[in-house]
Amino acid sequence: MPPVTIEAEPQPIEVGLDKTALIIIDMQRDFLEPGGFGETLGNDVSRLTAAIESCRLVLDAARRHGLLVVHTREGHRPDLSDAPPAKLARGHPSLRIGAKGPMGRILVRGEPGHDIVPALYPAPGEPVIDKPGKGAFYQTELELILRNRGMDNLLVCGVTTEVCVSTTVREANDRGYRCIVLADCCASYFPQFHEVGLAMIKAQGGIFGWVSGSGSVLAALGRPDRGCSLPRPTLRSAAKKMGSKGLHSLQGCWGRRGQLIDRISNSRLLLLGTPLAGPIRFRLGWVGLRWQR
Ligand code: C5J
Repeated sequence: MPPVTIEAEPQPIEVGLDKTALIIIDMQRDFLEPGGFGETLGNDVSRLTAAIESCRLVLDAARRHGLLVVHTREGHRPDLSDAPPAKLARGHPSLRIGAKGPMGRILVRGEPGHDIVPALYPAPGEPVIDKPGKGAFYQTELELILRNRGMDNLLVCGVTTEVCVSTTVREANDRGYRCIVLADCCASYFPQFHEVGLAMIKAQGGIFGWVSGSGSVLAALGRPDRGCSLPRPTLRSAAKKMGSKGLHSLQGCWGRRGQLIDRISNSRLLLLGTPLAGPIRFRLGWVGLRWQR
């Protein structure tokens, strides 16, 4: 596969796709879903759920292009023997690791809340790294998997930006990986921490890595070869056939001239050009589609 250039800060980065993995950090129900542990702590989980759709677009594209996709989950053995006492002792006793939470025992493997949100659920064969710490390399087999597959570059998504994403990026950077953190695919309960976390990564010429976004990655990956044409007139009828998600299920499709359907807003498609030129508005029915699944 020829290398691609991804728009990023502090500067664009060229990567070989066969040496690039997508790593999705801790997109777990307890952190993201209303009624989960994160919300019980008083957090506004909508700040995190906002990242799911961008992550899904990148995940779909990564799968279509055959990238290695790795998922991580933060959590512990049911007997908590892998959880340091200092971590277990933190927080109100009813909200500590191992206590009964709204979606099962908090941060315990095998509990419903520990699992990954349905929209980003791992496909068969995609490695899922169960990590006892914040960083995805600490006491896990992640490095072994990446080295054995010859990876040099990591596209990094997930939550939370300043905790598990940042810790993993720092660990990866020290191990020699080039990390490209996708800003809109990461999130924090605290918007200021998200911004500062990203700023710290790209500061000083990219001291820990690069910061980019889903649109830049999708534009760099370009239009995959596969796809089947939808009949025209296309959009509204095609969307109806695609079920209850309607037009939103067209996100991530490609327009007839190679434009990526990025977002749906007020019944209009917002398309990303290639190369990325900012959203362009098209009226419904003006584009013929290729559906990529
Ligand atoms: C993660 C956390 N995944 N914030 N955990 O960032 O405790």
